[in-house]
Amino acid sequence: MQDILDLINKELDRQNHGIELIASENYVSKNVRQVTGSILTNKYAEGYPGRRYYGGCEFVDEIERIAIKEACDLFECKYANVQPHSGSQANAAAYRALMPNGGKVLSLVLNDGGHLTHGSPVSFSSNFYTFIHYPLDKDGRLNYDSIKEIALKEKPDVILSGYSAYPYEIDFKKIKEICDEVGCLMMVDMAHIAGLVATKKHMSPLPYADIVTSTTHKTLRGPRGGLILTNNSDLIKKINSAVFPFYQGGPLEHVVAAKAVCFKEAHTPEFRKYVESLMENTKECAKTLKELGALATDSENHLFLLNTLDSFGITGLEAQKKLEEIGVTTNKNMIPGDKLSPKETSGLRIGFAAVTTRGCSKEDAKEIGELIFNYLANKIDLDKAKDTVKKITSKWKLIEEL
Ligand code: DSN
Repeated sequence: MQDILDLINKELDRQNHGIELIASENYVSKNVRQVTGSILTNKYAEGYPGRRYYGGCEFVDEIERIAIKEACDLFECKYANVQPHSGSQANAAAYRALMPNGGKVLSLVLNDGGHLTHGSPVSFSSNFYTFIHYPLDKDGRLNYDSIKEIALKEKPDVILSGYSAYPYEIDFKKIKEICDEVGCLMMVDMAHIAGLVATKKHMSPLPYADIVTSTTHKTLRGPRGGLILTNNSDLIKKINSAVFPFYQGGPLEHVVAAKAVCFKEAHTPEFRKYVESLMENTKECAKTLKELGALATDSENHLFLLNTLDSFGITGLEAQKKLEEIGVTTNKNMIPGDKLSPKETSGLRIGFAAVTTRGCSKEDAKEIGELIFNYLANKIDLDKAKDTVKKITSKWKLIEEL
């Protein structure tokens, strides 16, 4: 046990002293942590509230009902399944509900900002379904005319939108119009932007999509897990049986309970302010890097992409490693039109969800942009860069205080 506790303490230290810029990470509240670590982990509850395969479920039934209600209230929809263990599980169940006999999906490829489960050859998705992809424009933005053109020609069963590395707003209404014209279903994976959707800082996909999937741990700032939403009474039955018993066994009721806490937290004015600040910080850092001469995208959400190859002559992998030396954590990421492999990449994905939770201000975001530029361009040395990281992070809340 002590070896594990020692390692947890080391990880706590890393989190407290570093600048966490991985766009899909966040720091949860004490309440979310407490509930995730609760005795609910002891309970088996296969099935759904009121329809379990085990006795003794009266309290977890109530908890799961609360989680479902809070998810529906937050995202203004009729039905929710709060049991998926992850976003990938949620997507697997959504595909199964939409295409019980297999089918064709039109999505964005991983290299352009899609997710592994959006048709990557190394994921289950492309093994069970046929995927075709729409390209991004040269400026890295969606081109709705080309999505429509490909959809009319290819006649997919489902058009999938919602991405892992796309820095701009998505027009779900336009995508719905294309789906209607083509006569296909619409699925949205809003995992990255769920916190923005919850606070109405991004157009909601719920009025348009047949199924919306998400994770709860990115901008939504909840426990690590998945979520599926719909307004369709027939589809929720298919979703429920796709989650359990088709893909999963017993739900993690300690995580379901923590999801309920997270949905309540996200439904507050404080959380809305957090998301506003998160978006402002992301924009400020991207702007700073651009003003200094780096090739960074703009940001209309919680993340942006930085082309490290053309800005500093180093690959995304090299840039990630170099920043890690000073406690700045990012992840290497393909940039649209990337000629390098996903193991190397030409750039980084940078997001402000985690640091904004700790209290990162707009001024800090500017300083972080300058730090990244100066360190990657070799304008400051290791010691100076480490001092700057220490100066910035010492102003922020500690992880255990959140
Ligand atoms: N791996 C996640 C991300 O970093 O975006 C998506 O699931």
